[in-house]
Amino acid sequence: MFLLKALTPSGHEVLLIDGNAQPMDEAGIARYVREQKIGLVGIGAMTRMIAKAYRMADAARAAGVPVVMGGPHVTEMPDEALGRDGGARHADAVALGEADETWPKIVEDAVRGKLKDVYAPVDDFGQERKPTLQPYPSIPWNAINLDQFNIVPKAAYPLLKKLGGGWGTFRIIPVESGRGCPYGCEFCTVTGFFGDSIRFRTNESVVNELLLLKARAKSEGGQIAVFFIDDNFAINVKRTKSLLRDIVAANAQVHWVAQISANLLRDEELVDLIAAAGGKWIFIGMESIDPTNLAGVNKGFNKPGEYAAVLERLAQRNVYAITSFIFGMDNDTTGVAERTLQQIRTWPPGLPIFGLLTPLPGTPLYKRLHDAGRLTRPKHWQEFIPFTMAHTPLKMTVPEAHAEVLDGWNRSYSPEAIAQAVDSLDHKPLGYRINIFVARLCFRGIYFPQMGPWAWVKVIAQNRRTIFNLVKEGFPGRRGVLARPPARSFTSDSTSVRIEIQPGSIPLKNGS
Ligand code: B12
Ligand code: SF4
Repeated sequence: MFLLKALTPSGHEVLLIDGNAQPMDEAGIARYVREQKIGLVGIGAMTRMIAKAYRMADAARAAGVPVVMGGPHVTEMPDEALGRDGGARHADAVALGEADETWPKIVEDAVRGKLKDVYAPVDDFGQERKPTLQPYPSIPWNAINLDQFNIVPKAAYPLLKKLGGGWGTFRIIPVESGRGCPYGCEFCTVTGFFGDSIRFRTNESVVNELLLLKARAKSEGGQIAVFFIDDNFAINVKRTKSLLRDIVAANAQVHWVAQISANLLRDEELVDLIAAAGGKWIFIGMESIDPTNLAGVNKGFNKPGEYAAVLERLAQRNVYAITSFIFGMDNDTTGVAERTLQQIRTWPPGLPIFGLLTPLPGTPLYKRLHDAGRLTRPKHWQEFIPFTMAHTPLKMTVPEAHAEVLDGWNRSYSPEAIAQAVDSLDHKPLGYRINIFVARLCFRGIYFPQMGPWAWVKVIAQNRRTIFNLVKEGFPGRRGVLARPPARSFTSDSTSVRIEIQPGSIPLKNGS
């Protein structure tokens, strides 16, 4: 939405609401569009939140404001959004695919009161056209209101602002450096949506964006981390290395997280550059430790035999991994969680996450399961239930698959497992252990909702032994340190301050 705001023709004011950061109900959005005198509502949503997006769209339209919808779900299901499939109409217009070039036209048509039903990214001959990303608009990070994304509670702002490095605000900002992934994993929307043509911004444009973000963080006494949202940040290793070198040369390092497939992390020099350029966490879609499962979803390029070496290579440079697994694959049997955890326990500690194989519309997986008559809830998004299968697995039952996911989360995020992960890093600086501890507490919330201060008080109480040990080590001979800012920095990356997090201030809202 930051990008579409930057691409909006001049003369229009654009207000942004992220439903994860600033939840609103139907009455709230209707009131908002009236009070703010909104002329056009644009809504983007993934499949899992599309039912809510439709409800918001209905409320805005009932308030008399036209709605245009975009994003991966409506691109695959435009008739659903437009009410052409027998259901209710939710959107006045749908933007298919990448809307960089169609959005300005949509805004102009809306001004003239002449919105079309469908906007497709095509050239004059009707051929699909993908934006090149060169040039790429400059996103005015110095001017955008980012209040809704601050994860530091307002009450703590004055105190934390004064801490070393400044922690008055902390935001994780999405930045793209390129688009597309040609790998075509069966369950993934990306290859179909962005196409297998990979496109990159110039290094200069990415570096300038980082510099702008870094300057903003400094000017307001806060912190900014970046999420490189590219689907496979190192899909062209040569180009990624060149970007990382330019980030280092321009002193544009901020802490960042990126998604990279395991096969590309064989390259030692790449991993060196990731660490030098500010990379802290790498999200790796490991999916399964079973090669048969991987081959079955067209992800045979993942080699479970090399997972340990990849994670070791990252950990040696103090870069850690968010390791993502999918249960309910065709070759999974009961006990898959325990078998996976046995492997995970032999790796450097990271942040394991577990999900269920989900047939998203438009993916080859959806078609295969549909054709085989295995979809139990073909329109699962109309009644979204987290961590719930929408098809029958082959070698276990649906409840067994659910139990495996629960087991994975339970055993990875119990106080004992968290303590074990922190203890296994006792050869690392204290800051890293605090970092992994806080990250584990946050990631726990993806499966176990921990909304509100009391939920956090409970989590903190359950993990008091680990907290006590970390505090004791950081402040030998002192008491009550949780209530005070640390007197010194544990490491050069200022992670020490994270122990100051207050109940309710943890980033992952709505369990995301
Ligand atoms: C960043 C990201 C996240 C972040 C979101 C943080 C944030 N606030 O940005 C996090 C990590 C939280 C996340 C989580 C999940 N994600 Co995610 N995520 C992405 C990712 C990598 C980038 C999104 C992005 O910004 N893309 C770049 C922009 C330019 O593309 P875009 O968003 O599609 O927007 C363009 C068009 O779609 C269109 N458009 C989009 N919205 C709108 C609105 C209007 C009005 C218009 C006109 C046009 C328009 O125009 C834009 C410019 O061209 C995408 C993959 C991808 N590359 O897109 C997956 C992706 C969106 N995620 C996906 C999934 C499945 C998830 C999870 C469900 C994973 C899981 N199993 O838990 C969770 C759900 C979280 C939740 N809260 O419910 C899928 C969605 C598939 C689908 N059909 O819904 C994707 C496509 C990845 C995939 N492998 O398939 N995700
Ligand atoms: S490697 Fe990742 S982004 Fe690329 S197709 Fe596979 S799951 Fe999707």
